[in-house]
Amino acid sequence: MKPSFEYKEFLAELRRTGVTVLRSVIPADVITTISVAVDRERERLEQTNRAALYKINMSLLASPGHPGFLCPLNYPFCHEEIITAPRLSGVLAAYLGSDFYLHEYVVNISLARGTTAQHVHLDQENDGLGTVGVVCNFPLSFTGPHNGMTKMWLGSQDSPERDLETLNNLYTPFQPTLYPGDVMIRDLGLLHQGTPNPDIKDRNLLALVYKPERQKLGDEVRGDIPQSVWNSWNARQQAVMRRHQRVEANEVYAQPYSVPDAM
Ligand SMILES: O=C(O)CCC(=O)C(=O)O
Repeated sequence: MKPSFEYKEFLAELRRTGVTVLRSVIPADVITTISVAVDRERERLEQTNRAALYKINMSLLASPGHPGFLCPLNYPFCHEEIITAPRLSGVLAAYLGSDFYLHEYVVNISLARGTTAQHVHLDQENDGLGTVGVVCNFPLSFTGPHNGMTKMWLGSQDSPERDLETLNNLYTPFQPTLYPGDVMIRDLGLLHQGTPNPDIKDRNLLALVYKPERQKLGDEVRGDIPQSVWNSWNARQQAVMRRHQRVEANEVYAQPYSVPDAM
């Protein structure tokens, strides 16, 4: 897909700084429905697998205030308004190639009255051939510095630097304000950090990781799609979600998100 003029501005920003924000991409009712489903799935995990939900990886992220889980690949999570949102898909196709695919679909929680930040980290290093992917963050409520929105350092893609003072000198720190319906696209190589959430409410951020076709990480794609749900999708949505396994079961549920012990 040839990028239109509108995409080019966002594309240029994403390439230069490692992050860009598209405003009002997802209808409010879709976000509300997903938000209710996130709360329901979290409650289910708290009842069935609480230890895994709140297990903290101390070597990598080291923040008890930032749990997360894999969302089930059904409705409303995989609503077509999210997976095939036209403006978002346009930027993703231009950045990753039109045959990009969904790799991971999680919710990142920043717990209310949080006091801990994540280590500064990147999600995956780029490999010399270009980007290895992006994460698309969809806030489920208004978010910004007041409730622990993620902090990033603009232009810090693949930097080995981790010292906060040096990072603040070398790169511009960025902690955006996002509204439900907005989406932030961040290169996986950009340095970032989950920050404490001083608010009285938890902050939920969907994180959908998309990868270019050349990054075939088949074994690492987790989560099943009920065949009946798959059958209801249009060809574009099926193409984007092609790497996940399809199963006969009609119901699928959230799973604990376990990150590797060292990186
Ligand atoms: O929850 C956040 O603000 C950031 C989470 C994140 O980016 C991560 O866990 O890698």
